[in-house]
Amino acid sequence: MGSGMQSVHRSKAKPQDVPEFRIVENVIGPDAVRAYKEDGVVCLRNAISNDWLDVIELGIQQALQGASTNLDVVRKKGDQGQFSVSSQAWQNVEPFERFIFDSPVADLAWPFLESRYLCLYYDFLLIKEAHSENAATPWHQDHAYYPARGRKVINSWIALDPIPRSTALRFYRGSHQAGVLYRAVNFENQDHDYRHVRKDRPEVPDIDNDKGIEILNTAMEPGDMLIWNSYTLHCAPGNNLDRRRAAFSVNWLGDDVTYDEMPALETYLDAELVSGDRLISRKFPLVRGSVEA
Ligand SMILES: O=C(O)CCC(=O)C(=O)O
Repeated sequence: MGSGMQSVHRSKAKPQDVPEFRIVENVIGPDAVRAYKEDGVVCLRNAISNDWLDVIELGIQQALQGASTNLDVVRKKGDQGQFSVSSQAWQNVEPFERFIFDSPVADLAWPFLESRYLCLYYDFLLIKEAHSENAATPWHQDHAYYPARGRKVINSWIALDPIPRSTALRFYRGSHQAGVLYRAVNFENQDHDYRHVRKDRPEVPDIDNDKGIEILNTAMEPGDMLIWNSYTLHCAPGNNLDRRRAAFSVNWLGDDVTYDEMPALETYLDAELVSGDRLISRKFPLVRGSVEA
């Protein structure tokens, strides 16, 4: 990501709460899955224990010290704090790998996919340091960037710091349901096309100025985890706090997802796959379940 100025995301509609569920003994109930299907996002309170958060922090130290080969650190124009993102780091950052494969995160995510199996797509680290107000994330769908077909793709996004509503993610309620894939947005500068833009797709609508749209958001504590569908439109403001606002997310694939070759970031590409292949490979490994019916 580069240093283009971002607009501040303030929809005219007052946000409602993301449906929330308190996690006890790593059990996901049918209510949580129902709410995810309806709204496209849920918040699982107390999902990840402090011990596992410590493992993620260890991974962050290693990633920032050079272990992540795909790390981008920028300071947006006018900001005091830096904005860092890293993806697909688990192959080089052992604590991230340990968290993904050994913690309860996979078991918490799997029920939402209603899939025979769960496959790892990629991990994503996002750190907005204190006063990185311009490090806003524009409205987008994660799936718009993926060379992938299918609807069973989710993001499990773990808060590593307290996140008040003022810096929290915002979701366009139910926007996953129509199955429309919008044009990928250029995070560095919204006035310019994304480098792999697909003009055959419609532009993301003007959500902030549409009073009819219901926006969901919620404050989060460390260890709370959002689950959202890859078609759900979402955005986030920059960080106006005097402290870090960080998250670690793991993105997962289910049994309806196939590879769909198109220009995309290296994170999502795999030379071992061709269009139509089931999206499983050494890069995108099976984590739970079985491919056999
Ligand atoms: O927290 C943010 O700023 C945005 C995160 C996001 O949009 C994502 O991980 O897809």
